[in-house]
Amino acid sequence: MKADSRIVEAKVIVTCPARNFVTLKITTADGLHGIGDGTLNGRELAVAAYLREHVVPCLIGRDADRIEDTWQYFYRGAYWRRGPVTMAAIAAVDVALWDLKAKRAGMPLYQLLGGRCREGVTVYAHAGGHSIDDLLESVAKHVELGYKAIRVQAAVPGVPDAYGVGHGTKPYEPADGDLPREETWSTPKYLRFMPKLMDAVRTRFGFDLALLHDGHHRLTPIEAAGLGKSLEEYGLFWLEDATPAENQGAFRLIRQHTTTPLAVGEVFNSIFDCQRLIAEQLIDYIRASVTHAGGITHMRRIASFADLYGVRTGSHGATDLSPVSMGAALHLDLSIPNFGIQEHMPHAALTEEVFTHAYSYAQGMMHPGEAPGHGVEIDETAAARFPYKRSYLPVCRLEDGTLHNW
Ligand code: CS2
Ligand code: MG
Repeated sequence: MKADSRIVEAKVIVTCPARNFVTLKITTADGLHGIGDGTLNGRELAVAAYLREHVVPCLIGRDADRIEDTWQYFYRGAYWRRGPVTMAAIAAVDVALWDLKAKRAGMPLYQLLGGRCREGVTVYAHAGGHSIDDLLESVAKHVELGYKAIRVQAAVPGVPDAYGVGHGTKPYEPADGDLPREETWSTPKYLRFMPKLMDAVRTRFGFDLALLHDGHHRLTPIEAAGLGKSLEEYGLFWLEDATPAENQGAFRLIRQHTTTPLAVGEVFNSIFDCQRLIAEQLIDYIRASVTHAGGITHMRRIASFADLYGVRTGSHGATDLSPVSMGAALHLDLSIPNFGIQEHMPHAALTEEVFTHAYSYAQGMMHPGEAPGHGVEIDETAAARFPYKRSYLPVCRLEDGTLHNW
């Protein structure tokens, strides 16, 4: 069949198999299709409307082969640049076009991106517990599964709701409220508890295991500096999101006090969000994702820029990034020189009924697989069985009722 890469259809699919996902499916005149993820946790329908109302009409008739030009068209061409909704929509288009181009070339996407730089993608898992003992059991389970890097989060004594710990026996999934659930938080109790927690993990598992921890934006710069310092002896792989990063200069203060490696960026949507952090070498890992930071095209730019300064990637991979996002991220992870680590939070069984994927996990590593494209497909009939369900992330208050960062 003669190749005809004109876009004839672009469809937005919103589905909720265990949680909400927004998927864009682009089809070309010669019958090929590609898919991209545009999920923005708790704000899914904003991206779906942006795509349906403002992007899809401009896509019809465009040449799907012109990926960079299309990226520029929706970024520069929109006049209103950046922001999570716009950049997730651009990402959905971009990832779908890379998927299409790789399918057209008959190769897995990582080959089109330059080929692999390593044998596989090292991933980190989530261990969580309602107490230190509970957490140690969760770490042990993940060690048994072969993980070499584990994020540890545990309930803090006297604090009703620590970040990263599941409710009851359910796996951790924060977007669970029809309206935002309100959580209560105490930074002093958390700061006193953290060294005890890390000490218990190192005492039981030794120092070979890479340990990570997510502060989830809750500290001030000086509190974060103190935490980094108090955890130095436990040799963390990284301390994530110690402070909110609207203030990039905050990281200079943290850096001045601690050698604990710093990671940030899951809420970033543009290279400008991390320009100073990278150029001034204030962080060690940039955690932006293909879905929230403008797709493969923009993430490659961020990774190349970071490489100049010895900053490595640590792609966000929570369950609110769909399997499409995971597939695309794994191809990028494999093909860039300054890959650091990839987050791996396995999707629910229901999610995997809707999204099939060529990627796989074994012994602490993932591989995107050899299927042409990014290797992830959506079953539209299955997707239709799970209509959108409004779900919010929680909000967080201090013990005196002050609204805090969740
Ligand atoms: C987290 C996420 O994976 C992470 O590191 O910070 O669980 C985050 O809370 C969610 O992706 C929010 O949508
Ligand atoms: Mg995080």
